[in-house]
Amino acid sequence: MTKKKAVVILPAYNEREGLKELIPQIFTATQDLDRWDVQILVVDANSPDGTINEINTLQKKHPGKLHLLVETKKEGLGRAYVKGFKHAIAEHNPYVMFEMDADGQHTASLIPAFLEKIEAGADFVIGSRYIKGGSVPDNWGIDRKMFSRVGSLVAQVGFMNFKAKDWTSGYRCIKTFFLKDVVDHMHHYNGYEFQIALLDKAFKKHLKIDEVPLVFTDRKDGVSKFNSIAFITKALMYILTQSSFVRFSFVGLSGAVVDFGFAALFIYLFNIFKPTANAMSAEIAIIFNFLMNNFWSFKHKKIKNSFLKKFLHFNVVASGSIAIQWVGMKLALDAFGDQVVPLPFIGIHSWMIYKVFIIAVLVIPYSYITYNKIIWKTPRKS
Ligand SMILES: Nc1nc2c(ncn2[C@@H]2O[C@H](COP(=O)(O)OP(=O)(O)OP(=O)(O)O)[C@@H](O)[C@H]2O)c(=O)[nH]1
Ligand SMILES: [Mg+2]
Repeated sequence: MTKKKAVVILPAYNEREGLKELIPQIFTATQDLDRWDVQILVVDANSPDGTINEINTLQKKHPGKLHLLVETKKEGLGRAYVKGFKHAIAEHNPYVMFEMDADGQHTASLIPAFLEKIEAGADFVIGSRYIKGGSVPDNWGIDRKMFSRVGSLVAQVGFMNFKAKDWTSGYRCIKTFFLKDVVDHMHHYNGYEFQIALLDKAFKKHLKIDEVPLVFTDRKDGVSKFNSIAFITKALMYILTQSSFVRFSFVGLSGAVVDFGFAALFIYLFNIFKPTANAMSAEIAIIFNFLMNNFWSFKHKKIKNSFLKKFLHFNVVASGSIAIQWVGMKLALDAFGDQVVPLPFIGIHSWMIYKVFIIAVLVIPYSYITYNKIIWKTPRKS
């Protein structure tokens, strides 16, 4: 039986000692697989620590299986992956590629578990620290544990996507057809934010995503290249500019402005009966939201046929939001009362506070999830 090829990409900067241990471990862990030919591509950022010599020595022990790409200089993790993927596509054309750290934090013995998931139909498998059986190092301080956990939660809420539990893990197995498709769009993401961007693109392309538990160990040699400030800023920038959920919330807010604006216009300029004016402005806002969401927030799922039917569905879901507001407001008023906090110019009425909460906590997630399920639903993959 011909074996399918898998290439493990190992980006490395001054990881000689780690690579010396890891490379033989990868070959040992995969030598008995009868359906997979596992090869390695080290993408070295021209490390001054003698990595290149070490790889040349190891290449003699593993002829034809260990490849090396040397960058001119260190340009970031994302850049290293883009170069590695392109090189592997051109030279080796594997069926899947792995992302893996060179410092020994990702155990080689997990590779067969990733490949089993691929054989079971997954397109993108994540080594996940936050599913049952996965973990972060015990000796991490509470601050680092919190940082990691909160970071993952921010990504999940930012994308309103709880299907993947570990958005930032750097141990992954990905089918090459997807990487061929997106690699040319990944040049902007030089650093660690690359991982978040790649997973977001995988969801947007409707890939089948799965996870295997990863026991993440501490690095043994060498020093960390992780820059938390750069990562946080770039990851947040990515989420703010690219997340469908953030865009959707922004459209919702703008929709409210449109609603108020038109209502005021109809009432004060055209003297239209207030309830009629409000109904008209609400429908204008619904049309505005529908178009903005279709051509911007959910543009990767743009509706091509039955536009009118989907628009009617959209109206039904929008009425659901109104019902939630009505019931939520009634319950809140009954439970917490109706007071006014007097301020110098205006008073804050409790209903205003309830409204903000109801919209943020109930209406936005409800409508986002419903729209995702009914109107801009993910097409079934053939
Ligand atoms: N080629 C290349 N490799 C890099 C670059 N930055 C990081 N790496 C490699 O990417 C992998 C992950 O980086 P680490 O420094 O281990 O990051 P981390 O695992 O989040 O942090 P630690 O837990 O402290 O190790 C390692 O193999 C690094 O050597 C880069 O700019 N170029
Ligand atoms: Mg590391």
